[in-house]
Amino acid sequence: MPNDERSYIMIKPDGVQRGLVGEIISRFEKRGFQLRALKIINVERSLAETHYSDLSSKPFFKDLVDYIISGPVVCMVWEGLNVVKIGRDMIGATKPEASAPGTIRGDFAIQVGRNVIHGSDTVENGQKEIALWFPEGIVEWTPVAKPWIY
Ligand code: RTP
Repeated sequence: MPNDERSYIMIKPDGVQRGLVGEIISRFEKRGFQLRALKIINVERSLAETHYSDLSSKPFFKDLVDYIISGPVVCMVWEGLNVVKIGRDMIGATKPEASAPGTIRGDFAIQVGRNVIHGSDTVENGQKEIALWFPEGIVEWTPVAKPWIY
């Protein structure tokens, strides 16, 4: 079912420290997406390096990994029709100076190195990231709200 698409969404340490967790969860819920998994963890350096391995040759890679392991993050799986694309649109551009007002980064971030949130960029990467960040698996349940959204 297309409305079973899933994305890995992570509130980065700055978002957690600044008390933006509720705001971010609320935006995804109000849009009509369903929260499928949620946890708060301290990230091992090796996990952060694996998650961002595509960027390992970038000059900012070490700073990026240091940032991700600098405090707890909130790991989430969100589900719904086009959640990967719509989630990225809700998050906004990577660089906050390019993020439109109304997006999460456009409303809450100033600097690319502190841009509050991660969202999967493709459905395939979403599946890989969910497996990477939730190796224990996630609880499956049947949301009753779906007929009111679709
Ligand atoms: P994310 O993976 O965190 O959702 O971010 P993204 O797709 O919007 O951007 P990506 O190019 O994958 O970059 C990953 C994260 O690296 C940091 N970054 N720093 N100093 C810099 O120029 C720079 N460029 C990127 C950001 O935290 C970005 O979200």
